[in-house]
Amino acid sequence: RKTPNCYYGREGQVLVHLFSWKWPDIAREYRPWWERYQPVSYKLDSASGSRDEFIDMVNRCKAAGVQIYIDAVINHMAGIDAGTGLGSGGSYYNTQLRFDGVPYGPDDFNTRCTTGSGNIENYADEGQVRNCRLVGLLDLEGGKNSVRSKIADYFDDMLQIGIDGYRIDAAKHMWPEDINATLSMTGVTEDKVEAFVYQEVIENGNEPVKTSQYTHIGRLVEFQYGYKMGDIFKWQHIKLSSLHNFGSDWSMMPSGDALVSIDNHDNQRGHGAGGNVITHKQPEGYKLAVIFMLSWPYGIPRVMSSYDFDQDWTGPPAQSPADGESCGSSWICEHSRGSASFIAFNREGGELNMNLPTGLPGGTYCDVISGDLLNGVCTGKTVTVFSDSTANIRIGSDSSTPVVAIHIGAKA
Ligand code: AAO
Repeated sequence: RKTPNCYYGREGQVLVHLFSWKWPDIAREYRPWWERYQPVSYKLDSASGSRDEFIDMVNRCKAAGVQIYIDAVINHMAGIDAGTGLGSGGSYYNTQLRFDGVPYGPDDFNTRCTTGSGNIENYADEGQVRNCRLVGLLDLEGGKNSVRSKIADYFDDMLQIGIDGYRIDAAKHMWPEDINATLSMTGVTEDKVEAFVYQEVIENGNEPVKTSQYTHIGRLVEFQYGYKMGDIFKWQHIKLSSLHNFGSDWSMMPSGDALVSIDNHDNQRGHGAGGNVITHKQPEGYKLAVIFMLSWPYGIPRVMSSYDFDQDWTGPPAQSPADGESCGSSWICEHSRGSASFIAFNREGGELNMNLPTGLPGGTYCDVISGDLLNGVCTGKTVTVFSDSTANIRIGSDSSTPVVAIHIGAKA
């Protein structure tokens, strides 16, 4: 009676008095964001809302001309340390390999792993990467028809609801033929077209798993893009002027295979891949990087919208921007269109000489491509923005850097 029955390893810690809190808020407060990458069923009741709310969201987005692509976790189920319990959708699971909500049983999990721990121990071994557990997450046997058909049922359910495609989480840890066979068992979207697919395969030069093994299935996230954007806009190791051939000449996959982003939910907080990326924490450079990505013809761009955090595991704020919180507090909303900068590129082969809307307030701005604003003096070209926020933009076709970039932080 004199011990607070804390979980093993957490003895002696403090209690919190949550006066008048609502149950769902308490539940949400103690959920690390990464819990959603440990599915125990394919039900749609989660911390984000109920199945009905999901369907309503898809319908309303479709009515507004917005398509929805889901993040599909199909390589694995919960972690080996998840014990036993009920998922947020109410289905029973235990890590003796029972997931009743699907249902999956012991025969549906990979038995081909050869490491002592059962986890991936060496990324240089292709078999381990595909057959063993990624950070202890129970690895489904994607070679089996029973598993493929259950994932295909999940996809079909989602297509029926009206989604348009999938990010395949941890695709690197699945055999490409398993992904392909599973997708081939699914239907088509409501509009009678094949679903859009982009796979998460973090290619590392020293490892045997390559993105090129997956290009016949669908697109891939080109992680090099975000790293290079970090080099350019965060560390300034690479000059903007050298970007004239930015694309597959820069050891990236062909544009038609790629989906690109500046950062993502993992590398934003040091999970997954490298600390080189630029995030909302460096807003000036980040905005330029996003503008570059949106205007440069390479891959399909994906912009980020996320929340601030202090600890790596911190979950989202209890309130969303729509019901009380606003962007700029805990929610960052990097996707918001700003009026802080303007960039123009000319790759058409002729001279660009046009009055263009910049979205910026009137004034004289320093072009940060040809120079910089040093002690109030612009060392490069200047651009005059008129009171109606248009500006005459001239970029010669023979210029080695056919780009003009101005922003409110460099007003001459
Ligand atoms: C949590 C706990 C774990 C616990 C586990 C099970 O954190 O301690 O063992 O539960 O109880 C997310 C979180 C995980 C979390 C998991 C489940 O990030 O921390 O685990 O949910 O709740 C690899 C994969 C890649 C994966 C990435 C995180 O290849 O697929 O790790 N990303 C996705 C999601 C992610 C999610 C999962 C997958 C799981 O986006 O949010 O996990 O569903 C190298 C390898 C990469 C490897 C990274 C990290 O990367 O090449 O394949 O990614 O290491 O292990 C340079 C190199 C790059 C290298 C990188 C980092 O950039 O170029 O190759 O450095 O060293």
